[in-house]
Amino acid sequence: MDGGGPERRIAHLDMDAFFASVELLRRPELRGRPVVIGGRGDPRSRGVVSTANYEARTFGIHSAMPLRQALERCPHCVFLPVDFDAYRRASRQFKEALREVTDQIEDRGIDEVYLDLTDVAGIDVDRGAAIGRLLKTRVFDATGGLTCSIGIAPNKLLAKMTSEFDKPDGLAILEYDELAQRVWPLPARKINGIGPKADQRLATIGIRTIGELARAEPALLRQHFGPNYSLWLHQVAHGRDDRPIATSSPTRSISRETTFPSDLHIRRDWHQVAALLAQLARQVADDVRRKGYRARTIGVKVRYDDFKAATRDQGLRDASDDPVWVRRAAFECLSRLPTERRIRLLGVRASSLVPAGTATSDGSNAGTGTAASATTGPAPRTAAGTAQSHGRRAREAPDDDRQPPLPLFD
Ligand code: TTP
Ligand code: MG
Ligand code: MG
Repeated sequence: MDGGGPERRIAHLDMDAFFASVELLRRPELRGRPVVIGGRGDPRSRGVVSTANYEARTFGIHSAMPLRQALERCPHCVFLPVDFDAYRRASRQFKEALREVTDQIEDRGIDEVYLDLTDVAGIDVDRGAAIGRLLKTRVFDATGGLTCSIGIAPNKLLAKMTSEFDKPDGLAILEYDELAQRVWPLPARKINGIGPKADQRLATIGIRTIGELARAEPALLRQHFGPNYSLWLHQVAHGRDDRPIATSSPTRSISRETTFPSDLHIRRDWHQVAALLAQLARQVADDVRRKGYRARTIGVKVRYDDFKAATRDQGLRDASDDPVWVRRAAFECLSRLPTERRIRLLGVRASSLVPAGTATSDGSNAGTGTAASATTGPAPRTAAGTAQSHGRRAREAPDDDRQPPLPLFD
């Protein structure tokens, strides 16, 4: 029995080829054609595939693949830009529709949720298939035609795996007594929580499937993975998971980032970088406000041309959704980042979120950066620090071009 308690009925619902499916709703003429969503929709530009519809996947195209590679694999694919606002609308629509069936919903991101169906009337009919079909119909109707895949199982761990059994447009149901037959043959990495590293280490001791993991000697696992992780591995291989549905899973952070068409230098291309940073900061502030939060911490992330990333954080005196404060903090963060190398990506993140309306003036974050930024950053804030440590290059750039005195747009 799951965690020793009464058996539950947990569903995991995940939308099919989500971004692509939303696009196809408003472009029905593209149905049947391979469609790739990513970046600004130009496959010759940089940026990666966000998703591809199932037709495009037959060419080996998948999320996170560079757009250029996708173009090589499928020159006749249709490439479309990412339109987050449209996907967020669709996300809200399907989640609201589900709320008419139960309020026991855990939000797991833009296109997926867990639902606790244990107390929903009719869950015993057809092992839950009747309710599963109802959920699928609700989602389809509320979104004007989007399909999803649902897995129903005794817990979240198994429901997540089960929702993939029959994807796309699927409905699969798993009981405990089917574990050996349907779950144990799967590769270990299918377990949410076994990443590539753990998977590799399991392989070195001859464990490739969940079944092999379930049969492994606890002592052997302990020896390789330590007491906590090995215990967890043993439990999940036996399908045990008693985590409840977290109905109000708090948003941890809100961010926006952009990859440039060609690399930029923070100082030499200052006007471009500053304009982009200001835009990202404004978007993040908008997102924070729209989602009903305020942020206590603003961070900036860059990825350099050698693909190494760096971040700097800045606390706000009071939690805020004010675009001016967000932008000021973002520029402060940027000024603390090394500027030797060119950058290929710039991002702004709001974190330590509190719901709007919460009392905020406790002063705990007053105006200081994090330890990381204080210890690893170059001389903070002023151009002088950078100029002294990189004299020659600094002299090449006119003084007022070097550092962000203040945001460009007020
Ligand atoms: P997924 O649910 O992982 O994928 P999907 O809905 O496109 O396809 P599937 O039918 O296999 O569920 O992700 C949901 C959306 O999140 C996806 O449509 C686009 C976005 N996304 C990215 O932007 N980058 C990524 O690397 C991944 C995995 C997803
Ligand atoms: Mg999906
Ligand atoms: Mg998903």
